[in-house]
Amino acid sequence: MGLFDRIKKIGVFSAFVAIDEDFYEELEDALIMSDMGLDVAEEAVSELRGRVKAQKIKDEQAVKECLREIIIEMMQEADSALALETKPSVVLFVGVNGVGKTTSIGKLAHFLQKEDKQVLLAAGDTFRAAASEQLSIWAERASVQIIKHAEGSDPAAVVFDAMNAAKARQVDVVLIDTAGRLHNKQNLMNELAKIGRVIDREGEGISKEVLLVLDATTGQNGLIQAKQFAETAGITGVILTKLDGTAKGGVAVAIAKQMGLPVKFVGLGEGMDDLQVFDATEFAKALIN
Ligand SMILES: Nc1nc2c(ncn2[C@@H]2O[C@H](COP(=O)(O)OP(=O)(O)O)[C@@H](O)[C@H]2O)c(=O)[nH]1
Ligand SMILES: [Mg+2]
Repeated sequence: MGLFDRIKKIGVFSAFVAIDEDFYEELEDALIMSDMGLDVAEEAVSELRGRVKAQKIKDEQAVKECLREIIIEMMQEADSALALETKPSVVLFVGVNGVGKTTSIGKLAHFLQKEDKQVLLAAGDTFRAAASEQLSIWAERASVQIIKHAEGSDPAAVVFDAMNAAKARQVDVVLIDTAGRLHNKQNLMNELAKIGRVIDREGEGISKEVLLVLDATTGQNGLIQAKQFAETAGITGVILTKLDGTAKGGVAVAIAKQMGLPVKFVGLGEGMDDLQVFDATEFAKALIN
């Protein structure tokens, strides 16, 4: 099975007749439907028109290949590797409620554990007791350690403890969960900023990734959220979740192109193994087929 078999194709090629005006119109509609966004969809089609003409492309296979190349180029920011050079390194997960932060941490813990990394989870979502319980279940499943405090306690204190435990216990990677919902947006942003300061103070000079988790099914809304978090949290990459069985895969292109943020992982289900390193070439192949 291919990496992105569960992503829906854009569909226009099933009724392909010729490279004419109708084709370009249908293609643009299909790209917009896939949540690529109007601007990016228009740009892709206009680029395709130019190349079809210049390269005298006539057949379906060649036009597909050309469109895939355009998509891959649009996503060229996408260096999917995590920068985890120091011991410990930190990955902070941010994003609104319900997008899949806690689940993605569980999956990434399992992924890193399989690479023989010592992983420590930090239950920085202290807003609800259920949040740290959910993370504990993942810690058990993935056989990794966890630091958690009582409901309502200061998330920055959890992060402080986790950073110090990581240094004392020779941990390779600390994965930090955060709340996606607080009393208001400003509260959440202040809390994330405070967590960021604790990481920097307790882990001077260490590798830090800040991954924004976005739900692919919310499509273009995800981009609006991304902009809000990008302003305060210093995002280094994106995890795009719930790409399983969604027709909205094009949002990955919109994120990479419009935000200049690399998509690092994609979530393709609720299970432990349903996290994949993002690969733009594989992705373009699955989308345009
Ligand atoms: N189908 C699918 N469901 C997911 C994926 N990632 C998370 N979920 C589900 O989305 C819901 C919210 O996830 P959760 O991790 O609690 O979100 P959080 O509030 O951001 O921490 C849960 O029911 C997860 O099982 C994914 O990649 N695919
Ligand atoms: Mg959560």
